[in-house]
Amino acid sequence: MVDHTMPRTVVLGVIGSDAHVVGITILEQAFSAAGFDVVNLGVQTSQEEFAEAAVAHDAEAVLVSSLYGHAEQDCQGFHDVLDSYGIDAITYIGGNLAVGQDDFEETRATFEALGFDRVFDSETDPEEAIAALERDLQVTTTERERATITS
Ligand code: B12
Repeated sequence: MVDHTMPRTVVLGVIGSDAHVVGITILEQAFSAAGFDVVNLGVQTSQEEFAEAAVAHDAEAVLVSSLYGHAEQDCQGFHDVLDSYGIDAITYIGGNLAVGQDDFEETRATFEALGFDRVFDSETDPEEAIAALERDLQVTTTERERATITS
């Protein structure tokens, strides 16, 4: 297993015309405290801006947030855009992903079909997403300790 010496880089942003900023601010702080190098693109981020940042920063994960109920429309073709930039990163999406969010399993299936590796609802504790990403990226214990000491 590769033991990375540099912090893992994640790109984070709110997709589409969505202006809800509080959630990603909390996620940025939580991922930074866990030792990740976080590139926060902020609100109203286009699919191309996610892709350009992922390439520029050699990101290992792209974390998409959406609160305002238009996530499904905003994410159509997102993974095609990432593919067109040659990006092979883990992708997560979270927030209020559907209007009402009555049946989250249905919402999860919708976003998995759109290509996301993991789908989180608005009740998700950031620690849960961090633990999932550490598993998905196979972050070692040594690496985690080193990253949190230096961050
Ligand atoms: C504050 C707020 C606003 C503010 C935003 C201010 C700002 N600049 O941030 C204002 C007043 C501008 C606003 C506007 C709108 N809002 Co508003 N807003 C809220 C409110 C009350 C709180 C959001 C918030 O800050 N929560 C606190 C943070 C900490 O929680 P969070 O955002 O959910 O983020 C956490 C999790 O979701 C999760 N998470 C989020 N993203 C991701 C991503 C990943 C990868 C992971 C793992 C986890 C994760 O982790 C975060 C941290 O714990 C919510 C209702 C609510 N109680 O959630 C409605 C809400 C999100 N808004 C809503 C709506 C509809 C709108 C408007 C469309 C209203 C309108 N008709 O104009 C506009 C959209 C404007 C726009 N272009 O975005 C709806 C969305 C409905 C839906 N999705 O079905 C909500 C749910 C209210 C409701 N119950 O109807 N809003």
